[in-house]
Amino acid sequence: MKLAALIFDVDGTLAETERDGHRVAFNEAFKQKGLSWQWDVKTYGDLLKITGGKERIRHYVETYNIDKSSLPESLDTLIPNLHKAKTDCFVSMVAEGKMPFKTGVTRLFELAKKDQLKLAIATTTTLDNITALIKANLGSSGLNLFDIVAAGDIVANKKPAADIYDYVLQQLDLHPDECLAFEDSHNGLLSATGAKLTTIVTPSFYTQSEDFSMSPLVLDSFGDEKHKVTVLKGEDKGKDYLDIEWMQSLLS
Ligand code: XBP
Ligand code: MG
Repeated sequence: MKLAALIFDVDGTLAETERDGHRVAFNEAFKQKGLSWQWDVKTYGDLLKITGGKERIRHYVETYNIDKSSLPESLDTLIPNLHKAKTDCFVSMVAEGKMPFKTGVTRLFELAKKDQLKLAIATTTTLDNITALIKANLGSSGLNLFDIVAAGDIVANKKPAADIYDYVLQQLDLHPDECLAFEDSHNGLLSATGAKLTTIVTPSFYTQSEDFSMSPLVLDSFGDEKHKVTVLKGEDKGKDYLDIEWMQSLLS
């Protein structure tokens, strides 16, 4: 089938946001609420198996021996309050330019648009985070590049469930055979392949050693003029960067 759309994950795929972004923002929110919780780099890596920030906080409270009687408010009130503070903090960090796009992301968007491909976002993270990230990296008109931005609580089940990709395909009115997904994690790959999407993986800081056997192509980045792409799994076409012809070759 002819390639018609590219669907992107956000965290770890468009930018390296987890260790020095989301993690730091969670810790700042805990401090603001007078909590002594601190998610160090290792702990946060373990917690990342729970997708979604609100779900991650709940999992932490329920499985890390936290004394619930010491909480400043009920858990059901505390979680959304903490998460709002965390989102505000993350958005400020992004606006300060602390979360640049990974190598080749902007070039890939440009190539896609030149070829009249549709662009979409399918992510677990909160819409405000994406809006800020795209604005900081592509300017205030950056969001116009995307036909669909699907985020966070818009679907009932977050990744690794396929819901978010199924939703995007439905909105685009396209068949999975006409699209490619881009992910950085095993959970994301499960979600995209669950929606029958061929998925290119670019691993991120926390996902380097995860299982990507379901992906036909794993790259260190999308590559650009300055950084030639390295193929970690799949056919090496000898190209400097991921281009339309290479992506098309992955579709049957
Ligand atoms: C990444 C996530 C998110 C972020 C935090 O998902 O699991 O939960 O860590 O975002 P993806 P929120 O790679 O699919 O973007 O706190 O806004 O939930
Ligand atoms: Mg991701």
